[in-house]
Amino acid sequence: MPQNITRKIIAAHLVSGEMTPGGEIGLRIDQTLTQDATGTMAYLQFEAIGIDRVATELSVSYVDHNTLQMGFRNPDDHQYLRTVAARYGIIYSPPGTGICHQLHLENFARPGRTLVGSDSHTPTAGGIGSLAMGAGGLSVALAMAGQPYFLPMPKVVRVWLDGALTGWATAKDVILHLLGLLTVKGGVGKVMEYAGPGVATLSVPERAVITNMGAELGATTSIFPADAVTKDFLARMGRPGDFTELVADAGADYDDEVTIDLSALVPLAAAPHMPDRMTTIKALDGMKVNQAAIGSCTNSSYADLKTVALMLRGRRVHPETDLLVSPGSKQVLSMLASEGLLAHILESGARLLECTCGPCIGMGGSPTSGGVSARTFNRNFEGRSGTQDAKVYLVSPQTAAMAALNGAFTDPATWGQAPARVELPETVPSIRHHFIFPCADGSSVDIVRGPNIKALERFSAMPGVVSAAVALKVGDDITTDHILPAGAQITALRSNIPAISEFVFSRVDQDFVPRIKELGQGVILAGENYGQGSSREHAALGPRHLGVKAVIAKSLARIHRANLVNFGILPLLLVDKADYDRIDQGARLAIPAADIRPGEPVAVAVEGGKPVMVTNDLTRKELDIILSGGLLNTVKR
Ligand code: MIC
Ligand code: SF4
Repeated sequence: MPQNITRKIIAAHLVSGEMTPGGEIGLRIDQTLTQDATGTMAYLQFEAIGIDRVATELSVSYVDHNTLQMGFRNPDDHQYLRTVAARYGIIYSPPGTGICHQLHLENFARPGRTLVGSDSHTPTAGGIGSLAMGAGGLSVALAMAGQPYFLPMPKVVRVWLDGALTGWATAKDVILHLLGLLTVKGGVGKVMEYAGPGVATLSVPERAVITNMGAELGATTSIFPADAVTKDFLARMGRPGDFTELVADAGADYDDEVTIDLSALVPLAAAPHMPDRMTTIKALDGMKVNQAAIGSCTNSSYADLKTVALMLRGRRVHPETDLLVSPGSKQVLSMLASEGLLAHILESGARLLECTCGPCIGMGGSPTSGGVSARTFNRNFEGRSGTQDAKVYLVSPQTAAMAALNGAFTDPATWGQAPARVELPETVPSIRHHFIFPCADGSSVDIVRGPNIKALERFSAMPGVVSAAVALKVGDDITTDHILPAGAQITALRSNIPAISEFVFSRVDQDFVPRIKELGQGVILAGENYGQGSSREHAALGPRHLGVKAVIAKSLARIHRANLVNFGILPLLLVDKADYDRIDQGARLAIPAADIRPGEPVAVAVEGGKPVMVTNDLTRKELDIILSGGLLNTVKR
């Protein structure tokens, strides 16, 4: 039977389950990646599993999220990550080398390989034809230990690309268009597989922009074929041997289909505060822009930044607008420097930041109060920039550069001739010497743990009946940034669950932590798509530490749902979504945890009211994990 790319890779890596959408499958994992903010927990968990060396073909530990090293906590985390990598056979990418997804695409990602990463934008590697998925740190730790990665078999959506981009439209506008069409819930349970004549017109870095931000659709992942364009990219990157052709068979089946005419696209923006709030730049004409920020794992490639540098050449950024530029990797930065392009960026008045996530995760570069920020990033959740009332618009590098020069969004019709497309040079200078490759035997390496690195907490088994109050009621589209914010101050506590737990829901309800501490335990009641966004398992670990036993929601985001299971929190779904309105914050519930069966509704008693029916999409194995107090308890047994 003719196969699509996704099913080909899944079939080649399937260790359990059947390839019927919705059913649980287990996949053999070839590669893993972690970043510092989720990595410390992932490696503490890997250590707890008790394996002597990683069992994957390739595992990389990147340090890119928090590199500020303000105080001892953050540098201690880096030291732990460096030593734990050397001990267990993991490649280490020191702070400043670049952003994990950009570096992985440039140096390690391979067509046809499976990759799990403790970061939701791991699908960036789908641009090269890798089946790359974001996961919680514990799932990545298990993959490093050679265990399969379990997920529901996704549906495969064919995204058919017709035509070619014209004028000022870019790859960013392709994914913004798709987000406008499908929304932040549109990709749940699906892989977005790109096909059609438009594919050949897009470079690998452009494809990676699209697969990167496919995470915002809630998709399991996104993937492009590995074709002549991919072959050429890998050759220029000095890795011709890493190429294998991977294309869908003629007549392959898909579960669903969307068509995009690339030639009809215009510059777009995602308006505050959701990546699917689509508008055209034309419609924003005249809106003052206080800050523009170019970079992040979405738009920090050589081509993106060279285009920007050429747009800035000989011009000055508007005096009332700040322009921040963060290259995706040292490779990009050194190429810009050696070609004299850095000078254009610096001379324009822009600020050059380190090759890290930077302002994208609120590590500095916050906008002014109420300010408008045009960012080439992938998320504009409220407060994520570090300024609660800032208005963040997600745009292409070209649009951000124009806004910085003009001090405002202006109609693209007034921008003149669009710049020519930038090609990679024939040979790109390698930066492999910046990575620290592990020795064959790491058994004598001492793992160094600073005082901020706290031992893992042991969680007790779930009681047969959970009697607890609704400690917090929240609406739709609650992101992990709402549950546990990022930023320099809080991210420095990622290795210290008791300390970071003090910030759970701090941007939503300042009284949540004292309230649940007084209650001793509690339930979260939520609307649609609870837990969308980041893979940070701290958004499950923090609530678990504070005593959250269950989340009852209208629907849940994939990675967060898995993290809830991993840490022994019941993810329950309302049978009748209208019941959401019948339960108030503070209501006392009795959840018959021991009686819950996979996919079967049960009645939850509500004190002083009618019972509410809840169901679940859990497997028997997942239920057992939750009842035993979390995955680590099960694994150790
Ligand atoms: C994000 O973009 O939200 C992050 C920060 O990269 C997270 C990971 C984290 O919270 O450490 C993600 O996307 O998974
Ligand atoms: Fe880093 Fe932002 Fe990408 Fe997350 S989305 S990995 S914070 S650059």
